[in-house]
Amino acid sequence: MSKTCKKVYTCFCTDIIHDGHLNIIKEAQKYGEVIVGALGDKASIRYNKFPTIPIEDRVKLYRTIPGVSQVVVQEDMHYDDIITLVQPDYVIHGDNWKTGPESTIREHLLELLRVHGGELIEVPYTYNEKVKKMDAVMREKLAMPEYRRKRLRQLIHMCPVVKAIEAHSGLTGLIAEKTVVENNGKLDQFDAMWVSSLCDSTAKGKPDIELVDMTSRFRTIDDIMEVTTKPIIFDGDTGGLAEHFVYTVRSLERMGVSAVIIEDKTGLKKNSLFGTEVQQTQDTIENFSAKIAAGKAAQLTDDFMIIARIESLILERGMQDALERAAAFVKAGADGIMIHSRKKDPEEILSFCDAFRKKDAKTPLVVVPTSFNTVTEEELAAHGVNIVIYANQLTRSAFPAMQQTAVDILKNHRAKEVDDRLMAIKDIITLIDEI
Ligand code: SPV
Ligand code: MG
Repeated sequence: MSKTCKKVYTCFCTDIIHDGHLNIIKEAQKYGEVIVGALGDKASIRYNKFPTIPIEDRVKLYRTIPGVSQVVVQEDMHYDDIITLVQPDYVIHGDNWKTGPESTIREHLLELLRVHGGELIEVPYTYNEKVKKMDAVMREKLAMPEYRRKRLRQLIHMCPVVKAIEAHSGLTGLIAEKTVVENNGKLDQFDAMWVSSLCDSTAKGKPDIELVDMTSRFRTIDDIMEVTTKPIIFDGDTGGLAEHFVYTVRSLERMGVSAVIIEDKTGLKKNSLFGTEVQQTQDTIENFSAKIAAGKAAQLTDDFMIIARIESLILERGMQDALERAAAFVKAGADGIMIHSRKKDPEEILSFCDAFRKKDAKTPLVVVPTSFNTVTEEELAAHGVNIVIYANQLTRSAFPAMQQTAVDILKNHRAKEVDDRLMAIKDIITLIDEI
Protein backbone atom coordinates (compact mmCIF):
# COMPACT_ATOMS: atom_id res chain seq x y z
CA MET A 1 0.00 0.00 0.00
CA SER A 2 1.43 3.37 -1.00
CA LYS A 3 2.57 5.59 1.89
CA THR A 4 1.74 8.83 0.11
CA CYS A 5 -1.76 7.93 -0.97
CA LYS A 6 -4.51 8.49 1.59
CA LYS A 7 -6.41 5.43 2.72
CA VAL A 8 -10.20 5.29 2.56
CA TYR A 9 -12.01 2.48 4.34
CA THR A 10 -15.56 1.27 3.98
CA CYS A 11 -17.26 -1.79 5.43
CA PHE A 12 -19.72 -3.88 3.40
CA CYS A 13 -22.26 -6.32 4.77
CA THR A 14 -23.80 -7.64 1.57
CA ASP A 15 -23.87 -10.67 -0.72
CA ILE A 16 -24.69 -8.62 -3.81
CA ILE A 17 -23.29 -5.39 -5.15
CA HIS A 18 -25.74 -2.71 -6.22
CA ASP A 19 -25.68 0.97 -7.21
CA GLY A 20 -25.51 2.02 -3.54
CA HIS A 21 -22.24 0.17 -3.02
CA LEU A 22 -20.81 1.34 -6.36
CA ASN A 23 -21.67 4.90 -5.42
CA ILE A 24 -19.79 4.59 -2.13
CA ILE A 25 -16.71 3.24 -3.96
CA LYS A 26 -16.93 6.04 -6.52
CA GLU A 27 -17.06 8.64 -3.74
CA ALA A 28 -14.31 6.90 -1.79
CA GLN A 29 -11.96 6.97 -4.81
CA LYS A 30 -12.06 10.77 -4.72
CA TYR A 31 -10.21 10.67 -1.38
CA GLY A 32 -7.57 7.99 -2.03
CA GLU A 33 -6.94 4.29 -2.20
CA VAL A 34 -10.05 2.28 -1.35
CA ILE A 35 -9.95 -0.56 1.17
CA VAL A 36 -13.16 -2.53 1.68
CA GLY A 37 -13.95 -4.48 4.82
CA ALA A 38 -16.07 -7.62 4.52
CA LEU A 39 -18.13 -7.90 7.69
CA GLY A 40 -17.69 -11.36 9.24
CA ASP A 41 -20.54 -13.87 9.60
CA LYS A 42 -21.18 -13.36 13.31
CA ALA A 43 -21.45 -9.60 13.03
CA SER A 44 -23.52 -9.83 9.82
CA ILE A 45 -26.26 -11.85 11.49
CA ARG A 46 -26.64 -9.17 14.16
CA TYR A 47 -27.50 -6.78 11.30
CA ASN A 48 -30.18 -9.18 10.05
CA LYS A 49 -28.03 -9.71 6.98
CA PHE A 50 -27.65 -13.45 7.22
CA PRO A 51 -24.88 -14.41 4.77
CA THR A 52 -25.98 -16.59 1.87
CA ILE A 53 -22.42 -16.99 0.60
CA PRO A 54 -19.30 -17.75 2.68
CA ILE A 55 -17.00 -14.94 3.80
CA GLU A 56 -14.29 -16.10 1.34
CA ASP A 57 -16.75 -15.57 -1.54
CA ARG A 58 -17.77 -12.17 -0.23
CA VAL A 59 -14.11 -11.16 -0.12
CA LYS A 60 -13.67 -12.37 -3.73
CA LEU A 61 -16.82 -10.52 -4.80
CA TYR A 62 -15.69 -7.22 -3.28
CA ARG A 63 -12.27 -7.62 -4.97
CA THR A 64 -13.99 -7.58 -8.36
CA ILE A 65 -15.46 -4.11 -7.79
CA PRO A 66 -13.62 -1.59 -9.98
CA GLY A 67 -11.70 0.88 -7.85
CA VAL A 68 -11.17 -1.41 -4.84
CA SER A 69 -7.48 -1.88 -4.06
CA GLN A 70 -7.73 -4.24 -1.10
CA VAL A 71 -10.29 -6.27 0.85
CA VAL A 72 -9.90 -7.17 4.52
CA VAL A 73 -12.24 -8.99 6.91
CA GLN A 74 -13.89 -6.94 9.66
CA GLU A 75 -14.95 -9.45 12.32
CA ASP A 76 -16.61 -7.08 14.76
CA MET A 77 -19.41 -4.63 14.01
CA HIS A 78 -17.29 -1.98 15.74
CA TYR A 79 -14.28 -0.56 13.92
CA ASP A 80 -11.65 -0.80 16.73
CA ASP A 81 -9.51 -3.61 15.26
CA ILE A 82 -9.86 -2.32 11.73
CA ILE A 83 -8.72 1.18 12.65
CA THR A 84 -5.57 -0.35 14.17
CA LEU A 85 -5.03 -2.66 11.19
CA VAL A 86 -5.83 -0.33 8.30
CA GLN A 87 -5.18 3.08 9.90
CA PRO A 88 -7.45 4.81 7.41
CA ASP A 89 -7.41 8.55 6.79
CA TYR A 90 -11.09 8.38 5.95
CA VAL A 91 -13.97 6.06 6.71
CA ILE A 92 -16.88 6.32 4.32
CA HIS A 93 -20.46 5.18 4.96
CA GLY A 94 -24.01 5.82 3.75
CA ASP A 95 -25.81 8.46 5.80
CA ASN A 96 -28.64 6.06 6.67
CA TRP A 97 -26.98 5.09 9.98
CA LYS A 98 -27.39 8.51 11.59
CA THR A 99 -30.61 7.45 13.26
CA GLY A 100 -31.87 4.15 14.68
CA PRO A 101 -29.95 1.43 16.52
CA GLU A 102 -27.01 1.58 14.06
CA SER A 103 -26.21 5.11 15.22
CA THR A 104 -24.41 3.56 18.20
CA ILE A 105 -21.84 2.04 15.80
CA ARG A 106 -21.43 5.45 14.18
CA GLU A 107 -20.94 7.18 17.56
CA HIS A 108 -18.31 4.64 18.54
CA LEU A 109 -16.50 5.12 15.22
CA LEU A 110 -16.50 8.90 15.62
CA GLU A 111 -14.91 8.45 19.05
CA LEU A 112 -12.24 6.15 17.57
CA LEU A 113 -11.48 8.64 14.82
CA ARG A 114 -11.15 11.43 17.42
CA VAL A 115 -8.52 9.36 19.25
CA HIS A 116 -6.67 7.85 16.27
CA GLY A 117 -7.18 10.64 13.75
CA GLY A 118 -9.21 10.31 10.58
CA GLU A 119 -12.44 11.63 9.19
CA LEU A 120 -15.89 10.17 8.59
CA ILE A 121 -17.44 10.87 5.20
CA GLU A 122 -21.12 10.21 4.83
CA VAL A 123 -22.72 9.94 1.42
CA PRO A 124 -26.45 10.06 0.74
CA TYR A 125 -27.85 6.54 0.86
CA THR A 126 -28.87 5.36 -2.63
CA TYR A 127 -32.35 3.85 -2.61
CA ASN A 128 -33.53 3.72 -6.21
CA GLU A 129 -35.88 1.18 -7.80
CA LYS A 130 -32.98 -1.09 -8.79
CA VAL A 131 -31.56 -1.16 -5.25
CA LYS A 132 -35.02 -1.76 -3.83
CA LYS A 133 -35.48 -4.68 -6.21
CA MET A 134 -32.09 -6.19 -5.33
CA ASP A 135 -32.87 -5.91 -1.61
CA ALA A 136 -36.14 -7.71 -2.25
CA VAL A 137 -34.34 -10.43 -4.24
CA MET A 138 -31.93 -10.96 -1.32
CA ARG A 139 -34.79 -11.16 1.17
CA GLU A 140 -36.65 -13.64 -1.02
CA LYS A 141 -33.53 -15.77 -1.32
CA LEU A 142 -33.27 -15.95 2.48
CA ALA A 143 -36.96 -16.84 2.70
CA MET A 144 -36.61 -19.79 0.31
CA PRO A 145 -36.96 -23.22 1.99
CA GLU A 146 -33.43 -24.34 1.13
CA TYR A 147 -31.86 -21.27 2.76
CA ARG A 148 -34.23 -20.87 5.68
CA ARG A 149 -34.23 -24.56 6.66
CA LYS A 150 -30.46 -24.86 7.20
CA ARG A 151 -30.15 -21.51 8.95
CA LEU A 152 -30.90 -22.88 12.42
CA ARG A 153 -28.03 -25.37 12.27
CA GLN A 154 -25.76 -22.60 10.97
CA LEU A 155 -26.82 -20.30 13.80
CA ILE A 156 -26.14 -22.95 16.45
CA HIS A 157 -22.53 -22.98 15.24
CA MET A 158 -22.28 -19.21 14.90
CA CYS A 159 -23.95 -17.92 18.07
CA PRO A 160 -23.08 -18.52 21.72
CA VAL A 161 -26.85 -18.90 22.16
CA VAL A 162 -29.65 -18.80 19.58
CA LYS A 163 -32.58 -16.64 20.71
CA ALA A 164 -36.04 -17.60 19.46
CA ILE A 165 -39.27 -15.76 20.12
CA GLU A 166 -42.84 -16.92 19.69
CA ALA A 167 -44.71 -16.03 16.50
CA HIS A 168 -48.29 -17.01 15.69
CA SER A 169 -49.21 -14.68 12.82
CA GLY A 170 -47.69 -12.55 10.09
CA LEU A 171 -47.63 -9.58 12.47
CA THR A 172 -45.86 -11.34 15.34
CA GLY A 173 -43.52 -12.83 12.72
CA LEU A 174 -42.65 -9.31 11.63
CA ILE A 175 -41.88 -8.34 15.22
CA ALA A 176 -39.53 -11.33 15.50
CA GLU A 177 -37.99 -10.49 12.14
CA LYS A 178 -37.52 -6.76 12.49
CA THR A 179 -37.02 -5.86 16.15
CA VAL A 180 -33.45 -4.60 16.56
CA VAL A 181 -32.07 -2.96 19.67
CA GLU A 182 -28.85 -1.36 20.67
CA ASN A 183 -27.48 -3.28 23.62
CA ASN A 184 -24.19 -2.39 25.35
CA GLY A 185 -23.09 -0.57 22.21
CA LYS A 186 -23.92 -3.48 19.89
CA LEU A 187 -26.92 -4.39 17.81
CA ASP A 188 -29.07 -7.27 18.95
CA GLN A 189 -32.12 -9.10 17.64
CA PHE A 190 -33.87 -12.47 17.69
CA ASP A 191 -32.36 -15.25 15.62
CA ALA A 192 -35.34 -17.53 15.12
CA MET A 193 -39.08 -18.00 15.67
CA TRP A 194 -41.00 -20.52 17.74
CA VAL A 195 -44.41 -21.52 16.46
CA SER A 196 -45.84 -22.36 19.87
CA SER A 197 -48.80 -24.72 20.16
CA LEU A 198 -49.99 -22.68 23.15
CA CYS A 199 -49.95 -19.34 21.32
CA ASP A 200 -51.16 -20.71 17.99
CA SER A 201 -54.12 -22.34 19.78
CA THR A 202 -54.76 -19.29 21.99
CA ALA A 203 -54.81 -16.98 18.96
CA LYS A 204 -57.57 -19.19 17.58
CA GLY A 205 -59.43 -19.18 20.91
CA LYS A 206 -58.77 -22.90 21.40
CA PRO A 207 -57.20 -24.86 24.28
CA ASP A 208 -53.64 -26.17 23.88
CA ILE A 209 -54.62 -29.85 23.59
CA GLU A 210 -53.58 -30.72 20.02
CA LEU A 211 -57.05 -29.62 18.94
CA VAL A 212 -55.87 -27.19 16.26
CA ASP A 213 -55.13 -29.58 13.42
CA MET A 214 -51.92 -29.72 11.40
CA THR A 215 -53.47 -28.09 8.33
CA SER A 216 -54.33 -25.07 10.43
CA ARG A 217 -50.92 -25.06 12.14
CA PHE A 218 -49.23 -25.18 8.72
CA ARG A 219 -51.40 -22.25 7.62
CA THR A 220 -49.95 -20.25 10.54
CA ILE A 221 -46.44 -21.21 9.45
CA ASP A 222 -47.26 -20.08 5.93
CA ASP A 223 -48.54 -16.69 7.15
CA ILE A 224 -45.30 -16.19 9.08
CA MET A 225 -43.10 -17.39 6.23
CA GLU A 226 -44.70 -15.02 3.75
CA VAL A 227 -43.32 -11.99 5.57
CA THR A 228 -40.12 -13.20 7.26
CA THR A 229 -36.77 -14.85 6.54
CA LYS A 230 -35.69 -16.11 9.96
CA PRO A 231 -35.69 -19.83 10.76
CA ILE A 232 -38.70 -21.50 12.35
CA ILE A 233 -38.79 -24.02 15.17
CA PHE A 234 -42.16 -25.76 15.18
CA ASP A 235 -43.83 -26.94 18.37
CA GLY A 236 -45.04 -30.36 17.23
CA ASP A 237 -46.68 -31.25 20.59
CA THR A 238 -46.49 -35.06 20.96
CA GLY A 239 -45.96 -35.55 17.24
CA GLY A 240 -49.09 -37.75 17.25
CA LEU A 241 -48.83 -41.29 16.01
CA ALA A 242 -45.45 -42.23 14.56
CA GLU A 243 -47.30 -43.15 11.37
CA HIS A 244 -48.58 -39.56 11.15
CA PHE A 245 -45.40 -37.90 12.42
CA VAL A 246 -43.43 -39.04 9.36
CA TYR A 247 -45.80 -37.03 7.15
CA THR A 248 -45.48 -34.00 9.41
CA VAL A 249 -41.69 -34.18 9.11
CA ARG A 250 -41.86 -34.26 5.30
CA SER A 251 -44.32 -31.34 5.17
CA LEU A 252 -42.29 -29.19 7.56
CA GLU A 253 -39.10 -29.91 5.67
CA ARG A 254 -40.71 -29.05 2.35
CA MET A 255 -41.98 -25.75 3.75
CA GLY A 256 -38.50 -24.80 4.96
CA VAL A 257 -39.07 -25.18 8.71
CA SER A 258 -35.74 -25.83 10.46
CA ALA A 259 -36.79 -27.98 13.40
CA VAL A 260 -39.67 -29.70 15.07
CA ILE A 261 -39.74 -30.27 18.81
CA ILE A 262 -41.88 -33.17 20.01
CA GLU A 263 -42.56 -33.94 23.66
CA ASP A 264 -42.50 -37.37 25.25
CA LYS A 265 -46.15 -37.40 26.26
CA THR A 266 -48.97 -39.58 25.03
CA GLY A 267 -52.76 -39.51 25.12
CA LEU A 268 -54.52 -36.19 25.66
CA LYS A 269 -51.78 -33.58 25.81
CA LYS A 270 -52.20 -30.64 28.17
CA ASN A 271 -49.88 -27.66 28.39
CA SER A 272 -46.74 -28.45 30.41
CA LEU A 273 -47.14 -25.38 32.58
CA PHE A 274 -50.09 -27.15 34.27
CA GLY A 275 -47.50 -29.66 35.51
CA THR A 276 -49.05 -32.32 37.74
CA GLU A 277 -52.23 -30.28 38.33
CA VAL A 278 -53.82 -32.14 35.41
CA GLN A 279 -53.65 -35.72 34.23
CA GLN A 280 -50.75 -36.10 31.76
CA THR A 281 -49.11 -39.32 30.64
CA GLN A 282 -45.46 -39.60 29.72
CA ASP A 283 -44.66 -41.87 26.80
CA THR A 284 -42.34 -44.84 27.31
CA ILE A 285 -38.73 -44.47 26.26
CA GLU A 286 -39.24 -47.26 23.70
CA ASN A 287 -42.31 -45.73 22.03
CA PHE A 288 -40.93 -42.23 21.90
CA SER A 289 -37.54 -43.44 20.64
CA ALA A 290 -39.34 -45.32 17.87
CA LYS A 291 -41.22 -42.14 16.90
CA ILE A 292 -37.99 -40.15 16.72
CA ALA A 293 -36.33 -42.89 14.67
CA ALA A 294 -39.30 -42.99 12.27
CA GLY A 295 -39.13 -39.21 11.83
CA LYS A 296 -35.39 -39.31 11.17
CA ALA A 297 -35.84 -42.08 8.64
CA ALA A 298 -38.52 -40.04 6.82
CA GLN A 299 -36.41 -36.87 6.69
CA LEU A 300 -34.92 -36.11 3.27
CA THR A 301 -32.46 -33.26 3.91
CA ASP A 302 -29.52 -33.02 6.29
CA ASP A 303 -30.70 -29.61 7.46
CA PHE A 304 -33.89 -30.45 9.32
CA MET A 305 -33.74 -31.17 13.06
CA ILE A 306 -35.96 -33.35 15.20
CA ILE A 307 -35.60 -32.25 18.80
CA ALA A 308 -36.84 -34.43 21.65
CA ARG A 309 -38.51 -32.66 24.55
CA ILE A 310 -38.34 -34.31 27.93
CA GLU A 311 -41.20 -33.86 30.40
CA SER A 312 -39.73 -35.75 33.36
CA LEU A 313 -39.09 -32.62 35.44
CA ILE A 314 -42.52 -31.18 34.61
CA LEU A 315 -44.16 -34.45 35.67
CA GLU A 316 -41.88 -34.76 38.74
CA ARG A 317 -40.29 -38.02 37.64
CA GLY A 318 -36.83 -36.88 38.68
CA MET A 319 -33.50 -35.89 37.23
CA GLN A 320 -32.29 -39.45 36.69
CA ASP A 321 -35.29 -40.24 34.51
CA ALA A 322 -34.75 -37.04 32.50
CA LEU A 323 -31.08 -37.87 31.91
CA GLU A 324 -31.81 -41.46 31.00
CA ARG A 325 -34.42 -40.32 28.46
CA ALA A 326 -32.08 -37.71 27.00
CA ALA A 327 -29.40 -40.32 26.34
CA ALA A 328 -31.94 -42.73 24.84
CA PHE A 329 -33.52 -40.12 22.58
CA VAL A 330 -30.12 -38.99 21.27
CA LYS A 331 -29.33 -42.62 20.57
CA ALA A 332 -32.63 -42.91 18.68
CA GLY A 333 -31.49 -40.06 16.41
CA ALA A 334 -32.73 -36.86 18.06
CA ASP A 335 -30.78 -33.82 16.80
CA GLY A 336 -31.30 -31.95 20.04
CA ILE A 337 -32.81 -32.15 23.50
CA MET A 338 -35.27 -29.73 25.01
CA ILE A 339 -35.55 -29.92 28.76
CA HIS A 340 -38.51 -28.24 30.39
CA SER A 341 -39.29 -27.20 33.96
CA ARG A 342 -41.96 -25.09 35.61
CA LYS A 343 -39.94 -24.29 38.72
CA LYS A 344 -39.27 -20.62 39.32
CA ASP A 345 -35.72 -21.40 40.37
CA PRO A 346 -33.47 -22.23 37.37
CA GLU A 347 -31.43 -24.62 39.53
CA GLU A 348 -33.23 -27.76 38.28
CA ILE A 349 -32.67 -26.86 34.62
CA LEU A 350 -29.05 -25.88 35.19
CA SER A 351 -28.31 -29.17 37.02
CA PHE A 352 -29.80 -31.11 34.11
CA CYS A 353 -27.72 -29.16 31.60
CA ASP A 354 -24.51 -29.69 33.60
CA ALA A 355 -25.13 -33.42 34.01
CA PHE A 356 -26.12 -33.81 30.34
CA ARG A 357 -23.07 -31.90 29.13
CA LYS A 358 -20.73 -34.13 31.20
CA LYS A 359 -21.84 -37.07 29.04
CA ASP A 360 -22.66 -35.31 25.78
CA ALA A 361 -20.66 -32.29 24.70
CA LYS A 362 -22.26 -31.83 21.30
CA THR A 363 -26.02 -32.43 21.08
CA PRO A 364 -27.78 -29.05 21.09
CA LEU A 365 -29.74 -28.20 24.24
CA VAL A 366 -32.93 -26.14 24.17
CA VAL A 367 -34.71 -24.46 27.09
CA VAL A 368 -37.89 -22.42 27.53
CA PRO A 369 -37.39 -20.04 30.47
CA THR A 370 -41.02 -19.07 31.09
CA SER A 371 -41.16 -19.96 34.80
CA PHE A 372 -37.43 -19.74 35.54
CA ASN A 373 -37.23 -16.31 33.96
CA THR A 374 -34.55 -14.80 36.20
CA VAL A 375 -31.80 -16.70 34.43
CA THR A 376 -30.03 -14.84 31.62
CA GLU A 377 -29.11 -16.13 28.17
CA GLU A 378 -25.43 -15.81 29.12
CA GLU A 379 -25.89 -17.99 32.23
CA LEU A 380 -27.77 -20.60 30.22
CA ALA A 381 -25.05 -20.60 27.55
CA ALA A 382 -22.42 -21.07 30.27
CA HIS A 383 -24.26 -24.28 31.24
CA GLY A 384 -24.22 -25.58 27.67
CA VAL A 385 -27.58 -24.34 26.40
CA ASN A 386 -27.69 -23.63 22.64
CA ILE A 387 -31.23 -22.38 22.04
CA VAL A 388 -33.36 -20.21 24.32
CA ILE A 389 -37.05 -19.93 23.43
CA TYR A 390 -39.24 -17.06 24.65
CA ALA A 391 -42.35 -19.15 24.11
CA ASN A 392 -45.37 -16.99 24.88
CA GLN A 393 -44.37 -13.46 25.93
CA LEU A 394 -45.75 -11.69 22.84
CA THR A 395 -49.19 -13.24 23.28
CA ARG A 396 -49.17 -12.57 27.02
CA SER A 397 -48.25 -8.92 26.51
CA ALA A 398 -50.79 -8.26 23.75
CA PHE A 399 -53.81 -9.87 25.41
CA PRO A 400 -54.05 -7.69 28.58
CA ALA A 401 -53.54 -4.55 26.49
CA MET A 402 -56.37 -5.48 24.12
CA GLN A 403 -58.65 -6.56 26.94
CA GLN A 404 -58.13 -3.29 28.85
CA THR A 405 -58.93 -1.29 25.71
CA ALA A 406 -62.17 -3.23 25.23
CA VAL A 407 -63.14 -2.64 28.89
CA ASP A 408 -62.40 1.08 28.72
CA ILE A 409 -64.36 1.64 25.49
CA LEU A 410 -67.34 -0.16 27.03
CA LYS A 411 -67.09 1.93 30.21
CA ASN A 412 -66.75 5.28 28.44
CA HIS A 413 -69.10 4.74 25.50
CA ARG A 414 -66.37 6.16 23.28
CA ALA A 415 -62.71 5.58 22.38
CA LYS A 416 -61.22 8.94 23.39
CA GLU A 417 -60.00 7.68 26.80
CA VAL A 418 -57.93 4.89 25.29
CA ASP A 419 -56.45 6.90 22.45
CA ASP A 420 -53.27 8.03 24.24
CA ARG A 421 -52.05 4.49 24.63
CA LEU A 422 -52.80 3.43 21.05
CA MET A 423 -50.50 3.34 18.08
CA ALA A 424 -51.12 6.36 15.85
CA ILE A 425 -53.34 5.72 12.83
CA LYS A 426 -50.53 6.93 10.57
CA ASP A 427 -48.16 4.37 12.13
CA ILE A 428 -50.56 1.46 11.81
CA ILE A 429 -51.41 2.16 8.16
CA THR A 430 -47.73 2.37 7.25
CA LEU A 431 -46.58 -0.48 9.51
CA ILE A 432 -46.58 -3.05 6.75
CA ASP A 433 -44.31 -2.41 3.79
CA GLU A 434 -45.98 -2.61 0.43
CA ILE A 435 -44.25 -4.20 -2.52
C1 SPV B 1 -45.65 -23.83 23.85
O1 SPV B 1 -45.22 -22.69 23.74
O2 SPV B 1 -46.70 -24.21 23.34
C2 SPV B 1 -44.88 -24.83 24.62
C3 SPV B 1 -44.00 -24.37 25.69
O3 SPV B 1 -45.05 -25.99 24.38
S1 SPV B 1 -44.89 -24.48 27.17
O4 SPV B 1 -46.10 -23.69 27.01
O5 SPV B 1 -44.04 -23.97 28.22
O6 SPV B 1 -45.22 -25.86 27.39
MG1 MG C 1 -46.70 -26.39 23.15
